[in-house]
Amino acid sequence: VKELIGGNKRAIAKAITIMEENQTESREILSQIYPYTGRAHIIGFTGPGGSGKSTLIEKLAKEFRKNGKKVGIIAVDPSSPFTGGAFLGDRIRMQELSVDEDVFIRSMATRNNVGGLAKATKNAVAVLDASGKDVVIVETVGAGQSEVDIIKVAQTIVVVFAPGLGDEIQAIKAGIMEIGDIFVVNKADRDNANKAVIDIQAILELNTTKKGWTPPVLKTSALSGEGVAELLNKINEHGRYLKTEASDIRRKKTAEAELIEAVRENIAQKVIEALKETGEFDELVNKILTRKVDPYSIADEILKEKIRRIKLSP
Ligand SMILES: Nc1nc2c(ncn2[C@@H]2O[C@H](COP(=O)(O)OP(=O)(O)OP(=O)(O)O)[C@@H](O)[C@H]2O)c(=O)[nH]1
Ligand SMILES: [Mg+2]
Repeated sequence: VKELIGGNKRAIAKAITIMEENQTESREILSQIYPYTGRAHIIGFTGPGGSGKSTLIEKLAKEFRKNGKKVGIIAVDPSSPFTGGAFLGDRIRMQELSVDEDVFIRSMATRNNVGGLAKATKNAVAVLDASGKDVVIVETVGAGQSEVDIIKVAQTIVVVFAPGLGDEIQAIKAGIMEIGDIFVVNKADRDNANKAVIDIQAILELNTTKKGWTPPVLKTSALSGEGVAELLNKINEHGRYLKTEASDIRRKKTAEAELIEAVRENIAQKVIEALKETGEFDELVNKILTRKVDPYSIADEILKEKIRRIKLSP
């Protein structure tokens, strides 16, 4: 933990592996690093497969480095069918970045994850945050296509499209338009980029729920680096916005949700373990199997009768 907080790459890598493989140890690490978290700006990149997220992230990371910022990058689920093996290419492109002491790049895949990909990702972000990274960038494929709900992980969400209306229509269905703080039409070197910008703006105008921050629509060409500096400026602007009073409510809501999730998980787990130990769990399952009692009534029964016997504190 000490080395991790000092930014040591090997310590960071090891901690993230633990987050994927060992729940007990990861809790221990998380509680120790918690005081060092909450400093990094967590940026989520999402959007249709192949829109250029990885290429854009690479260029953006280099831009952040020019400004002296330390960068962490997590690519979630690179083995998904949507990435179609692009990750090998990503790795080659990312190589230049990865030799930099102050850049840490990691991919997270569904395999070997004891607590689920979403949790492992959130914890990996916490590790990078605690390691002193100024920005942590998380790449996922479009809403609903990844196990990881980017809105639960990132503070600023960048939605990346490429020209071509097909993608846009799909994305509206997937609810991607509601979660974006910044929209990007990448591959602006292609001719129908302006049309895509207009289409996105038209959709955003219908969406009046966002108050206090109007999501901008930018054009980039990740290959040439065009528009990347502007994207960085917008990301920083949104970061500053998040520190204003208006976003206090949002931060409180996040803290609330985190507590609710932790309580739910912790207590439910203890109760279930205790019931399994006495064999009662199986009995209850059988009651459901034989359709004698429904699961909610059983949960009530546990609360009313059984919970008193269960020792909740260690
Ligand atoms: N013409 C053009 N091609 C680009 C641009 N940005 C990326 N590409 C190309 O588009 C392809 C996909 O880029 P990636 O960065 O892998 O896209 P991605 O969104 O990360 O893809 P997934 O991770 O598979 O969802 C690659 O062949 C890139 O070289 C751009 O600005 N212009
Ligand atoms: Mg990618």
